[in-house]
Amino acid sequence: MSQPDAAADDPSPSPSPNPPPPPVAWPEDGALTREWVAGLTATLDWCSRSLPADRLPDVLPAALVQRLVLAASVILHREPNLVRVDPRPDQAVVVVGDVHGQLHDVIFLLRDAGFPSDDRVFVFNGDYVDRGAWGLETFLLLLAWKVLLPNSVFLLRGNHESKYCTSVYGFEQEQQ
Ligand SMILES: [Mn+2]
Repeated sequence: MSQPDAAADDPSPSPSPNPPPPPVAWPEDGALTREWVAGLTATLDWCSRSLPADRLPDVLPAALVQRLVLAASVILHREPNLVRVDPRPDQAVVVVGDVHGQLHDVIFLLRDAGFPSDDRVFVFNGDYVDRGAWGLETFLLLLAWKVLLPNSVFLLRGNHESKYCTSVYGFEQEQQ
């Protein structure tokens, strides 16, 4: 039988039933694994639902974010602006349009289409941030996949990957 909810009039958010996950740490040997990316996915998903945004650095330390961004930037800087993807006959190619900070849609999409692998190439057409609430989380997750599988994940630059768009359409504000 359901009990009357004594806290129904309390506007403060109820404490999460689960403790926060431990802070994400960069792998000691510097090599990302599928398990590491899966753990990052679960952590980002949990934080997006249960952790106030200003406490995200507790779980996602700045040093970790810097390592991930740096590792991805080394790979991305080697790629041309125009990427030609020539899939083998046995390779599927999944093309993804603007995800705009919709972390949960991206997590669903990756599961539903099948995760990136040697047999399944993903081409993301940019616009990772702005509009949606989880631009940072979305972008970091995609960077992690890029670092894990640089030849199966391609991250193109959309018009929102610019200082102007991110200052007008939400990403800059999301970081404050
Ligand atoms: Mn767009």
